[in-house]
Amino acid sequence: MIPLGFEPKTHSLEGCCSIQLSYGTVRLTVRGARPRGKGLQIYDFSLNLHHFLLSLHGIMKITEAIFAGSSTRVDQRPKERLPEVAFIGRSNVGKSSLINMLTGSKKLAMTSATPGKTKLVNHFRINGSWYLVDLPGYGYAKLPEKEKEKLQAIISDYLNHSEELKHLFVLVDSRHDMQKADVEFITEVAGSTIPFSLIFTKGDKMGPVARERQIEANLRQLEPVLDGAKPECFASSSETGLGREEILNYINKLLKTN
Ligand SMILES: Nc1nc2c(ncn2[C@@H]2O[C@H](COP(=O)(O)OP(=O)(O)OP(=O)(O)O)[C@@H](O)[C@H]2O)c(=O)[nH]1
Ligand SMILES: [Mg+2]
Repeated sequence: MIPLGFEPKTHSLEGCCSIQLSYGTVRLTVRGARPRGKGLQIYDFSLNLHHFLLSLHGIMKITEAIFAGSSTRVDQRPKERLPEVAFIGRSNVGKSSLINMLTGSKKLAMTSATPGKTKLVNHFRINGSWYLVDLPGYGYAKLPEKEKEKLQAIISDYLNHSEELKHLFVLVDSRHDMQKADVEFITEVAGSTIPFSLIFTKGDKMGPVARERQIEANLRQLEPVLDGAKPECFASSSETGLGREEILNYINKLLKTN
């Protein structure tokens, strides 16, 4: 920790600055506290330098987002072949909401407070040049066994046969420890050839410090599964737009380099 010793005009502020090596990325963290009422107001400003450098690649602007079709098998996908970036995760983790947040269109993908809403593979054509793909969720225990098998078959068919899939974002709820279904799925993806990243969703439901702590705990939980692999990690919120720029910049970069 490097004491900053900064002194704002109206408050005495105790602050510190640290540079952390966090899961393969360099993070600049500035934390401070100032008296507020009887307690302290904590400031936490964290900048992931890796994501900052990614942003230098250019911010992606979405000018057009169009629903291009639903399918249960890869041979039913939209005819026009374009690179694909897909979103997966447990039912209700916020895949469809994140797609709406990224595209800036509230009703592009259907969302619901009840798990199991997305039952098909949905393709959204972006800027006429690539697809965002919304996948059904896994791990919804209350679903009848037959339904679960059906969704599992749809997901497996897509992941095993989609040659245009450039990247898979695996979404995890940032509020909780990794659940069995998360760990099992990530184990499978890590053992496959599919390039993937992690997105910790619903980031608005916690403060930044608690969120960061939970994400780090989750990554530690995943270490044995990842076997040295260091996927890119993002925090997101479909409510506040947290992570939007970083995720879009990352997609921009990977579409340019693939
Ligand atoms: N507060 C908050 N709520 C969210 C966020 N993302 C999603 N939700 C809510 O979580 C619920 C599920 O969101 P969906 O986007 O439908 O989740 P999904 O992963 O697509 O779910 P399935 O299609 O059922 O697999 C909805 O009630 C959303 O409003 C978020 O970032 N913050
Ligand atoms: Mg959905």
